[in-house]
Amino acid sequence: MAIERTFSIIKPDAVGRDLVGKILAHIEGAGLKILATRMVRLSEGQAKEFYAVHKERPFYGDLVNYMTSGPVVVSCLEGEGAVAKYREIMGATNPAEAAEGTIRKLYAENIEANAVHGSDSLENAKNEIAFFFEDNDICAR
Ligand code: IDP
Ligand code: MG
Repeated sequence: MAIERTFSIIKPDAVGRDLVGKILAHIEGAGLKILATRMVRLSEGQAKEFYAVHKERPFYGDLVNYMTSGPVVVSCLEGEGAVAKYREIMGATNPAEAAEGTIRKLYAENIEANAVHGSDSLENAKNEIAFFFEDNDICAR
């Protein structure tokens, strides 16, 4: 498998419960390299654009409110098959359905406040990295 890059968000529920260090350690422990990371507060416009694919879903408004409710940690990750690997260690969207030992099983509160985001395809990873790290020499090439 090829070396890939993927994009991660540690969401407001996890940042608010002081889980940033534990989640970044989990990511590194799984063999994914953190190329860049920073804490940001998403604007309403950024959250709406980031989740635009879900705009017709009933949970969209709540999701945008939640994602702007506090700071998040955005990261650019690299490794063998990084997109699928990060999705695997994150676990299922609903923590009640997530496999044992996954980030969402360990740390998520519920299906909305589910601790982390990870890109679901290489193409989306490129777009999401560009969205948040366009000015970063290491990630944006
Ligand atoms: P993913 O984050 O596992 O890729 P998606 O289906 O892309 O899951 O949904 C994006 C985000 O929207 C989820 O991570 C979660 O925060 C929220 N979400 C998804 N489904 C629901 C739902 O049924 N109720 C409330 N929030 C949801
Ligand atoms: Mg998704």
